[in-house]
Amino acid sequence: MTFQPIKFYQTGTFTVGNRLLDPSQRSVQSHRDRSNAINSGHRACQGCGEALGARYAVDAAMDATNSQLIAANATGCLEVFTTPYPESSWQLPWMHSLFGNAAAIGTGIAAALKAKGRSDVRVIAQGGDGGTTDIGFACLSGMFERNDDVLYICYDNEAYMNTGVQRSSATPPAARTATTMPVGPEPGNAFGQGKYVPAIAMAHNIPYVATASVAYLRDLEAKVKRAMEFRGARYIHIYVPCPLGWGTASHDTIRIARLAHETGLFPLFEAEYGELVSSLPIRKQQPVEEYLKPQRRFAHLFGAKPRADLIAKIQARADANILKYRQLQREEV
Ligand SMILES: Cc1ncc(C[n+]2csc(CCOP(=O)(O)OP(=O)(O)O)c2C)c(N)n1
Ligand code: SF4
Repeated sequence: MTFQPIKFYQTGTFTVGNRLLDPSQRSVQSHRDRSNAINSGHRACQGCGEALGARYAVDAAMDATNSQLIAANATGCLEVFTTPYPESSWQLPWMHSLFGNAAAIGTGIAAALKAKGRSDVRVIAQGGDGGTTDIGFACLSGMFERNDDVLYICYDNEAYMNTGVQRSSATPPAARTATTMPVGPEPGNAFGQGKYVPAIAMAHNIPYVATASVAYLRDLEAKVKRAMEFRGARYIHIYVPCPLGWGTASHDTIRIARLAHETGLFPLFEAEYGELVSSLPIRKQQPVEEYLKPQRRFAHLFGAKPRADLIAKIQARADANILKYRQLQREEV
């Protein structure tokens, strides 16, 4: 009988359980005593990337802080599916904020803890891409600029999902949303608009910035733990597919997230004090069509008259990301 050799990624940095690894190297989720920061019974859609990303991120932050953690949460899907009054899925002190002021609430909690001399208790603030890149942006930039001792986590599903899939400034070009219709010469969301908050966070020279993805949960956990080693303002931007808003199969969440990285459309990296310090390399670069085709929000690019011109523009964006964020080589300097 022949046996298949164990491939490196079954025990390497890309996997979650890692029961083949030494216990000291295993992931947070492989521990029996993990915190389960977001309990089962919440109301997220099947296959929700945001629920998965938040659970891993907050569990990792709990692990890193010996469960001495307080969270502020912007309104959005994550809040609504976890806290329908009078219920809550959260297993940590958790504070509701407005749509736009989660960063300011985090700052306030950190200031109160400082006044009380409680340096052992740490703070995270979190929100969707709308709450982060649009309405919450001023509070977030202020938090960065003052270097407040808060880790801000953005769960990026590339639109305002909670209110019915409206465009945000993180919605990618050509994507159909309820407010960017798939009609006209340039259907879907416009090219050349929007903003990339990880780069803007780096421009504030804060101690730590990272991008992460639910396709690489072990990498995500490691980045949250690394973030908690710093004091001051930190930012993690997590890619979280939304089956409802993107028109993808609920079982495809991880595949889509992996393709976002492997095409170069969502680069994965870390930066410290404004400088890139590591990148997660793409194993085999995929053409952007592989990523776009399974998503109904891009279906108009593949209709009776396929839009090769727009697909080429998206490919150019992916190629530029790969170069800029050094996605074809492992980089640790
Ligand atoms: C000032 C204000 N405007 C609008 C709303 C309604 N609202 C609540 S959540 C939300 C969208 C949230 O989108 P996002 O931050 O991207 O999070 P997601 O639901 O996609 O996770 C909106 C528009 C609000 N609560 N407050
Ligand atoms: S709409 Fe999207 S982000 Fe919201 S719960 Fe459903 S899958 Fe998750």
